Amino acid sequence: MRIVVPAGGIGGARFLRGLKAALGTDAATESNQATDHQITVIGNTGDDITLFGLRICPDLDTVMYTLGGGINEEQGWGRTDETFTVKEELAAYGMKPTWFGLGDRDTATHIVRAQMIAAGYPLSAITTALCDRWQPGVRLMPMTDDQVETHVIVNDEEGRRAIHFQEWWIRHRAALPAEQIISLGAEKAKPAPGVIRAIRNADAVIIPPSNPVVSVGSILGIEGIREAMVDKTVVGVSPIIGGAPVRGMADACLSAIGVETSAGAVAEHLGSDLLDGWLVDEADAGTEVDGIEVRSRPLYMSDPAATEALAQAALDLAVELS
Ligand code: GDP
Ligand code: FO1
Ligand code: CA
Repeated sequence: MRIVVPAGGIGGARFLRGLKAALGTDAATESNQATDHQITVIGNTGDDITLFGLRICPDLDTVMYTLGGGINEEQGWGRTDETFTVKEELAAYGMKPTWFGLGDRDTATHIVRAQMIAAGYPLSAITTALCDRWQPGVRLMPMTDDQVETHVIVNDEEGRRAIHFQEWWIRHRAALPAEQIISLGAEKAKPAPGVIRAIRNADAVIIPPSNPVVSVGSILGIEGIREAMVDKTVVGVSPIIGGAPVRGMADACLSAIGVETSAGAVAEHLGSDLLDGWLVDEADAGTEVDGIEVRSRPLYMSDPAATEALAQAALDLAVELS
């Protein structure tokens, strides 16, 4: 099967690990055997930010490190066995911001990326080059080679202003009420090379339990991507269980766009023209959405077996609805 997965960071990456196990492509990578199955990941780049002169792509790196065995498992982002000497030295120079933790091992990835950007390579080629080391066992491509950044309009005693999504998310823990979430540059951005072709050639699109606004929403906001997916069998997995995100502050993102934090409301927001099937947790059994086949299954990715079973359920539903 050829599966396309539009993914954010932690939720997307963990689901992809289960999908690789369900399709048997993880074993195939290890033994270097080809299989009939191929997973193409369209990674969100809306979280990307330039700090200390380095272009940082958190969601692409989270997918790459998670599938390549280099992720800090507890944290869900950044490298395993990480140290922060560079961060301390930058702070000693008075460099800002101090709220972003770029680790030493991670910095090496960013130096490679910076060097390739300076040499004129597009992000898609740079991502392929970085994946050469990590061998994630999927084709990982950014949603676009153009610069798109999520910014958040906040309004507090300092006044109404736009701040970068990372500042809102990390520094303020999404606690500053968001008036609006903007995908800066999205109107002019084109899908990265191969993105539309991968969707057209796919047997199914599986939307992982990624943030529906700033991960999945950003990807679907790039010209032509949502439209290409509408023609396909699309199955999604809810990141919302029992009216709350499993992790992180997706509820703050949903409130900002006027969508209720519930598994059903997220499916409705993604749209019945796009979604054919939607998996909700057993806690949300009985959820109904017009025009979408809703099934309840255990949706907590608590261990490898549970994650594989969840991915298998998504695959089964996609095959059934094809
Ligand atoms: P981020 O870019 O690192 O924020 O990660 P994603 O956008 O890929 O995914 C974030 C979403 O994953 C959050 O809204 C969580 O609710 C969801 N999530 C995390 N762990 C689980 C889980 O075990 N099950 C489900 N269903 N969703 C999860
Ligand atoms: N998340 C944090 O909460 N604090 C950090 O200092 C931080 C640094 C960081 C560095 C590299 C990277 O790839 C990811 C990093 N993240 C950090 C995670 C990430 O910025 C966010 O969780 C996502 O962008 C939200 O989806
Ligand atoms: Ca993200």
